[in-house]
Amino acid sequence: MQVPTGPNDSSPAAAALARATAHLLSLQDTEGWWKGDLETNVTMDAEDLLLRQFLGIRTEEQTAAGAAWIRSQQRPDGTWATFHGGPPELSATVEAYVALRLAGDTPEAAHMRAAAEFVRARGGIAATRVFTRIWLALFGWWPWEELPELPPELIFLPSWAPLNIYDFGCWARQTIVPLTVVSANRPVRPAPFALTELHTDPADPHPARPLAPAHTWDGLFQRLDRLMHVYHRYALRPLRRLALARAGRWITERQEADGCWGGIQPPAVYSLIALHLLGYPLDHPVMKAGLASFDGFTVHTEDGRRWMEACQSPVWDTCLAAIALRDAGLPADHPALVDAADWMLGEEITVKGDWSVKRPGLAPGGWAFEFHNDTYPDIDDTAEVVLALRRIAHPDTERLAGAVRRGVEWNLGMQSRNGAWGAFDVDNTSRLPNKLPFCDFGEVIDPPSADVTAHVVEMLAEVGLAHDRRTRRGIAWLLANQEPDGSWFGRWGTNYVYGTGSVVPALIAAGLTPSHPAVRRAVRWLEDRQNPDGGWGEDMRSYEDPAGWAGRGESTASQTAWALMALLAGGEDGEAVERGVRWLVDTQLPEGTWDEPQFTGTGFPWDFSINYHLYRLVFPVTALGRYVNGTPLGGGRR
Ligand code: R01
Repeated sequence: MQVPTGPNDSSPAAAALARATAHLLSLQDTEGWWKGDLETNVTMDAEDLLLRQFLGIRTEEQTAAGAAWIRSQQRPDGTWATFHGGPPELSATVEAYVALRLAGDTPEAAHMRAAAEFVRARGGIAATRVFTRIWLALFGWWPWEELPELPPELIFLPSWAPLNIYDFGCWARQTIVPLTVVSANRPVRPAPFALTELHTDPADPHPARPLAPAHTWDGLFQRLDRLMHVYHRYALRPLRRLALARAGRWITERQEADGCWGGIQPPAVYSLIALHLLGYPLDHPVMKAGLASFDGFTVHTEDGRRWMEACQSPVWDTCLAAIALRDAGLPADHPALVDAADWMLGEEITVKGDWSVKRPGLAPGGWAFEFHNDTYPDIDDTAEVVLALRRIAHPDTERLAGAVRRGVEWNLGMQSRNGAWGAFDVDNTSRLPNKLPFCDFGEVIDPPSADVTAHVVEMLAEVGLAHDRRTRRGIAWLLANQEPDGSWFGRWGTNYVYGTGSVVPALIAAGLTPSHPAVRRAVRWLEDRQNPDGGWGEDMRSYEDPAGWAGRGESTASQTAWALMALLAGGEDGEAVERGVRWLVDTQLPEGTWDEPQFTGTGFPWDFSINYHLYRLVFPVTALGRYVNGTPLGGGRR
């Protein structure tokens, strides 16, 4: 199989690669890491103001800056979306509207009238997600009685019982435990204004919802929820006290070194509310550290607006940047790469976390996504960090080899029963959590996915385990889970282009030939979905409507790069590759990066989308590097 061009320093692609590489190098922190902003949506900014209002610490300055950001994200029709170019989203619009009212915008203002009109047309507050109505209940804008019950006694369920907290994905688990405390307390702070304008029928603000038939899952869980509402009134006081104390301990034990919880926003905000309700004063060290951690998640714009990151991605960005720079041809001992390796080695997880509930005998190892997330290392980051470290010549070879070995062992130990890998836990596949009326938003379980499994398979092949029985089981799972059209579903990136861009290089690294039928079908699918402009793009709508949107959307830099990575690994060197490379070359900005307002990252398919601001740069560097240097599986493989 012919590699595309071979080293060629004078081609336009090589020039684009050089500019992009220089730009990426310029973004490295002096400590060795990279971190692009992690952009999500205005619910983060609205909830920041609501949290501060609830705790009584909201300042004029924060409010003005947060409100300015929220206003700047409103669209001409008065609504807010949860991703660039997305459809109007009811819950986000309600939360943004309430935050702006806190900031003093009046219901009569034109932008507020337009928003409220949309909300009423779509069913009003009653039709919003549970999380939104919990925020409103905190101020008496929605009755607690009309929310699904979350009893704190949940924490007593042993890990073999259905619906115990370890049946939930770690992000949901960390959100639910504090919310059981909130739900048991049903706190109401005085509302600073009424919200009648957000009800479709103010005379009937919370219309009764008809029950589903009793023999359906929905019907069963709705009836269980009614029972729980009765239990709320008659709960055994000593048992409840014990449950609340246990939940409080569970929460404080999981506070990270920097004060946050799990490195993500929802557990942090609800944990602060819960602990406050359990009697922690605002000047308690736990509360002070928790509140201070939000400063690290705050982005200030030059014109005085502020917005909140849902999460931070330094480990992920750093391993991807290191891989990209090796693909670009930087030597293994380049100081920037040694600094990056040094920093990643310092981030290795050395303690057990929630994952050890299902794997008590497994030794710690691996990496998390964020700066401080010791309880929740993830399999995806561990695979990519190992791939990055293996490509770097760090002077302390033994230290590096030890960290790699522990990472590999940890990932092998985290393989699920079906042979594939989830993100944070083993066999986190119970369907029951999804049935709870409480769980009407996002994903609440962490089943194995093609993208994570591909990254692990690629890593295992790289460390010489391509023929290991465990790797073969991963490969078998990938082959069995290819979509009928030849693509793979992308759980943590959008969407089939991400899945396919992850799986094809992994299969080739593991020894499949480019002529393998699965690889051929994937290549054909990508070539079929190439845009007329030569790039690839895929809209978030592909999660809702795969028939209409799989592999379709405006071309973006990161998605074009993912498609190229798959085509190069699949041995392609023809017109499709040339046109894709040309798209990247032609759309590059003078400073070496690309514009990418489109969201190409996924927190939860459809419900929670992410724009990783470094994706537009690291993936094109990898794709162009592999193309220009003729290293279709990546530079620096040992
Ligand atoms: C959230 C929420 O805000 C959120 C934030 C971040 C993630 C999880 C895992 C990874 C790591 C990255 C981001 N990798 C597996 C992926 C790599 C690309 C998830 C969720 C919102 C609502 C709730 C996240 Br409820 C809980 C969390």
